[in-house]
Amino acid sequence: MSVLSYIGIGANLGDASTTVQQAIAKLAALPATALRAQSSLFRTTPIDSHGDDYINAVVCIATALDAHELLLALQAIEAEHGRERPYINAPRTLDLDILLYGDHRIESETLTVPHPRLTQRAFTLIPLLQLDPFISIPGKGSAHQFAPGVADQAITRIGA
Ligand code: PH2
Ligand code: MG
Ligand code: MG
Repeated sequence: MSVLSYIGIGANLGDASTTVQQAIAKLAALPATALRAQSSLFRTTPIDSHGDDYINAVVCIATALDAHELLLALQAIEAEHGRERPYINAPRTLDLDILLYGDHRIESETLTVPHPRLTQRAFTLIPLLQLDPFISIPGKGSAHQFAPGVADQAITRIGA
């Protein structure tokens, strides 16, 4: 049984666009996982963070990994890209977050799904809505109702 999961991708250290594209290829190559869709890449102003603009994207995967297996797989990809965590929200070479995992609601020591800040941040909400304008967020309802609330956050689509 596979589940549709939406993964948020962000980077603002090094060649962020290339890193995001490489990360998408690595997500597509995960075991028991298929890439279903990828958003455009977006250039976004750091929110509660600093440094260069971020490159952000969201992908949809179908995966038979359970949510915690998926989390470990994402952390392994982050580590391959030299991810360091000197302090909270530090600039990063690569951040991979599980935004949604089917209609599951998960609260464990290591994982909260849906991602708690998904609807407050243009850099996750806008690419997610590009993939599915009608998507609904477990416990919160239609994602599109939150779009006006992020309208003041700078986000620019890059390329297609
Ligand atoms: N990620 C954060 C904090 N702030 N800002 C932007 N623009 N993009 C991000 O991916 C991002 C952020 C924590 O994960
Ligand atoms: Mg994050
Ligand atoms: Mg993260």
